Amino acid sequence: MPSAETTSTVWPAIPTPAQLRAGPPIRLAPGRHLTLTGADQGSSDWFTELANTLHGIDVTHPHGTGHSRADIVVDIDPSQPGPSPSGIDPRPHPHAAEHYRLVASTAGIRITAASPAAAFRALSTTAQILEVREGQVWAHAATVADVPRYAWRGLSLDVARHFLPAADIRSVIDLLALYGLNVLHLHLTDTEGWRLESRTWPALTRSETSGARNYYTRAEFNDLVAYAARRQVTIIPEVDLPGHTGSAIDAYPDLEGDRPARHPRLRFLHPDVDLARSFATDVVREFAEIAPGPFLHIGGDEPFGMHYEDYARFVHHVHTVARESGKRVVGWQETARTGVLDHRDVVQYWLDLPDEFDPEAIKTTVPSEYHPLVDHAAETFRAAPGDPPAAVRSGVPLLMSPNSRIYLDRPYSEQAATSSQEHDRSRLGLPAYRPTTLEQSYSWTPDGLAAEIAPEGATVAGVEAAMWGETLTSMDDLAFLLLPRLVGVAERAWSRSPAPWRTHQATWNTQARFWSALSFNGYFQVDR
Ligand code: TNX
Repeated sequence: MPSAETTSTVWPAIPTPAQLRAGPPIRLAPGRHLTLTGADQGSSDWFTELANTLHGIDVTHPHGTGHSRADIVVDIDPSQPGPSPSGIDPRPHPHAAEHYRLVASTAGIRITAASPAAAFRALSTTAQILEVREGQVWAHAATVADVPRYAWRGLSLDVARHFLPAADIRSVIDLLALYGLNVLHLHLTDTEGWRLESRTWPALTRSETSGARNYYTRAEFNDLVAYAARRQVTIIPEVDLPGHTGSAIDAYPDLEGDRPARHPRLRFLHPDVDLARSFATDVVREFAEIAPGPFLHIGGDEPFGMHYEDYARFVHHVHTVARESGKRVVGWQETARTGVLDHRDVVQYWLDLPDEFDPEAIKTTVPSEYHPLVDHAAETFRAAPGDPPAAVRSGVPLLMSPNSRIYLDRPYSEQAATSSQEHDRSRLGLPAYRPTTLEQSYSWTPDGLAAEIAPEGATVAGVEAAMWGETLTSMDDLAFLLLPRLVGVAERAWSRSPAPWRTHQATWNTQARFWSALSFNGYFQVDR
């Protein structure tokens, strides 16, 4: 149990609302039970589940008279005025407003929300300000007016390197929903595996047949999309082309035509190989079909070993097919070099590796067969500073995923993170990265960074953390790298008044309990 002192001094909910006047703790209900009225079905189900999971509180939904006397009353009022977030809206229902007002007092919690999506956000905040003490429900007194800073608030998750069963993806979606994040970008294909069943190229998922199934069937994926939508999260699938395609080439060696790569890590799809083009056409159409959101991620990162011209022609082909399939395109930063993307698309900025990548130093640590790969990487990374300005010239908004801050596969600097655990967690995070402190990961602003990398003035679509899977072996590994940094990402992405570092850190006392209640054994071990 948190002490009363903690409760009275720290506003525990993340993200911090745009406007907040917080008061002392108040008693909301005499038993472990709350009544809720006026919310749409989706938000109401979500709150009921959350209150139960996080606090063991039972929520009921009175009908008829007594409505307005419920502990929590929601009024969905589309005419409620409010500013819109900046950036690009990725949700299936693009203009669903998310702003709400909330008053918590001894008379109960009163919410006015601009839409069901806004009610959902308000109730996620509500769930985080509750607390059960001696069998009674308490809350923080508060007056809140809230609206997100950016429309796109996401997590990119690599299920190609480490496959996560659908049940685990659902847990991740719950976590995103709790913190007002609204995009789950799934990196579904890479050299290590292809994780979405294909109708047109069925051998893609047949490469590893031993043990448990390590790809999503189409039906299962549809269910995930629907589960996410009920939690106001849009799934954006990524098919990574033309590099990072080793698993496809393993399954269909003819995709390389008569241009076999010199090294297994330097394989890619070439625009002059007819089969490679028709493959791309088919898989892009399938990925476009599988999720209803307006965006499709086409990858485009690290086309190691490719001539620039060939890369640009391939991206052009993929972009054309995506557009014909009704999609706007997201591409990793390198796609800005092609000039193919336009104002309807999004470029995902990631390459801020200032002095960390030293090719000659790396060559002394890897076998010589890898040296061509290192040279190609160096070439790709050297050109990186030109990408954001190129995107701005083409009018393409930037999605901010700065590697040095919000690549969650960076090792932690903090000793406590690895030494005090039951298991050795020092193997987690890519060893090639310099360890990052929690404070470094938190202390940046998307607009500030955009102004540095594109002084010409970029449009910032939003913020997306990236969780790559190379070092993961289990859901606990994932939890350890994901939390607490993901909550800082949510704060940066949503809040118009982000908490100062110390204040943000103080919320973890409360938040870590929520993580374990949601079955995430993060960086902080919590007694349950
Ligand atoms: C670079 S970020 C990659 C991934 C790796 C990641 C490791 C990006 C677009 N490509 O293939 O997993 O670094 O952090």
